[in-house]
Amino acid sequence: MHLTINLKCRKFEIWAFSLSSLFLVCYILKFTLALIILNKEIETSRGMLYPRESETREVRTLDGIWNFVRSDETNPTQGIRDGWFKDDLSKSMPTIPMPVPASYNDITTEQTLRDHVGTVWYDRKFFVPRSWGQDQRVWLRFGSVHYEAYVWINGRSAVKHEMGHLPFETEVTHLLKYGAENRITVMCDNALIQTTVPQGKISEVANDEGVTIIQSYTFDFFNYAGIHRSVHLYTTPKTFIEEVEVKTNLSQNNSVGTVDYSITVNGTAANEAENTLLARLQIYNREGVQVANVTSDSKLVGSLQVDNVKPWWPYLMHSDPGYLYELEIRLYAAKEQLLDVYRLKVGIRTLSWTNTTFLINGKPIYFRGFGRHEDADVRGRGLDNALMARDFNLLKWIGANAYRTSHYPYSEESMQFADQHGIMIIDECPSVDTENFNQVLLDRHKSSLEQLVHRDRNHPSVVMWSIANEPRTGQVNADTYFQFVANYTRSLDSTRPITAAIAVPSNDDKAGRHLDIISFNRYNAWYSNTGRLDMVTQRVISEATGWNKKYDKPVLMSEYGADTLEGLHLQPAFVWSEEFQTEVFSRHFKAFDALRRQKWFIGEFVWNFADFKTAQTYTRVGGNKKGVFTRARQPKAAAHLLRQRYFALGREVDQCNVPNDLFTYIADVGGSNVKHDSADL
Ligand code: BDP
Repeated sequence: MHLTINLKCRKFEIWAFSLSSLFLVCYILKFTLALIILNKEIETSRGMLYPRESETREVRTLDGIWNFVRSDETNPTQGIRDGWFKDDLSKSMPTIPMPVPASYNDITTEQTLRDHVGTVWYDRKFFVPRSWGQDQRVWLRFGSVHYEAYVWINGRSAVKHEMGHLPFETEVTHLLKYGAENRITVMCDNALIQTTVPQGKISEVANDEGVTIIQSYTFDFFNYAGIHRSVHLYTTPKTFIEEVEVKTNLSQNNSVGTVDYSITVNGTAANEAENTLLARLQIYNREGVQVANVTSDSKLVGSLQVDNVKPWWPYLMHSDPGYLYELEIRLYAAKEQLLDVYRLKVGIRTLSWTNTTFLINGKPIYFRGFGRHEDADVRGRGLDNALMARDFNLLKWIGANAYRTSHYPYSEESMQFADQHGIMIIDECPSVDTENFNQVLLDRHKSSLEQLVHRDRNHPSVVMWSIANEPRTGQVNADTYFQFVANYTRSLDSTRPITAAIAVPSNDDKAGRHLDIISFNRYNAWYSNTGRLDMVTQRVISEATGWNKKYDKPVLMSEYGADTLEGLHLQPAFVWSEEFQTEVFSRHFKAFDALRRQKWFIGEFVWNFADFKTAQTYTRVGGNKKGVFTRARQPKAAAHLLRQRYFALGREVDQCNVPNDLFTYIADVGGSNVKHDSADL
């Protein structure tokens, strides 16, 4: 069984760490094997349309309070061996209440749970209506469980999935009791090892009581775990729309839009008489008026045309950003028998890029955005609609038009929000700080991108794929590794450019040639030349120029910033103070403006949108404080400066309107340096 093998691997790692000579042998072996990597075929995703109700589908959520047990760290497989999934968890172990969705780490007051390494268990009961048992199918879908999940329904194995931040589903029609009570049990394992995405290390270390298991990782965010996003049960007809893929295009003058679609059907009707199936598709505008319709052929592939189209535009690039149409798909069997109905929001836009520009609907993009995290007090990385709505309000308040989903895929609900609000997304897979490039990792890395592209390919907000953050791209085999990863991603979606956020110096880098757009992270005046505000501007200019010279591709700065303790004021500016963050930003703005004059510099992304939790280290005071907003989502001083810049850029580059409250009234005097209202921009 895969589970046993997997947990054994981890055990093997633990032994390797405790026996130093064996460790050396393993290390040499690992290193040699890591040099040989092959571009293997990997398993691909199926289905996974976001659960939506329709005339033919019902959706229920299993969110709420579940029962929870933490396994003994030294005995992570005990629950499997003792069959905890066979009955209520509470019959095996004392349980505590645990909210779903949420990370479990910060819910209790216990350090042992916050820092727990290994498996935890959840269960709950639920009813399934009697009506669901007739003539339809039932599916169980998880938005994400970090990192690995094993699921049982009524004691029978239902599904297993590895990789946090990505959805998975399975059919449970035959596992459920209809018109009766059911039980769902989930085992979740948060352990990160050298072949997981992202990588981590597990070691056995002596403590005051004996030995303890330690999870370590080099990435700079807390390894929150648990059932992070919603759990849904949904029904489909026996033959149903399993997948929809859309690709959009615009005529030369943006007046006519086309939506190319391809539909995959699952079910016996399709298998037995494929050519009798057909789909009728209609597109509705925001007012609910039908603007296009078509009847497919039996291949369920085709195209719709929208005249006088309203293209999807990013926020501040147009007066009506985030315009979405609704695509309605009706699947019919022979004799007009309606089988299934599914509706999908569609934004019609084009993307194109050269070695100097990146265009949306034919217009050059200049990104002004953030690196972010899904992170909050108490709930950790758990989906929180209130927080999500607040974050989008702040993004719009500050005039940002983009963010990168650093350093993993964000919730599907937030992708839908971004579509609606016209916020562009650089969609990043969970590969962060990759430090050795082995075969298993390559396969999983490709799988993470396959799952990500499959999930997000229909979102107009997604304008770029980020295939990694700060991998060690100076290493010899980074070249082949990233060639495989980039080409694989391109084979999944050729309509969006590919990037990676790189931190090695451009001279050392071996991955950039496989990318379409170069993103680089650098912390001038923070990690390099700490406190030296006079060593920012020229260095940013020359580093960006170096990247462009080396690869002749568009360049953006994907991270810069400074840790800032809100309320700490020091004049003259000193590290950690609000004044310092403001000054660091300002010195970067100067560099960006010089770079903008060179056409190939296409964007600036502050690190980070908000303060966030990290592992415990002496460099972090309560987490990473590089947020422009606090963890409670209130602005620091630099937020006001950034707001003025982002709107000033919007005004200059995209001729947007600026808010009335952008500048605080100072005095009724002229002069080029006194900015007192937005007319001065
Ligand atoms: C960058 C990483 C990011 C960190 C940031 C920092 O990409 O995840 O949080 O440094 O140290 O290198 O603040």
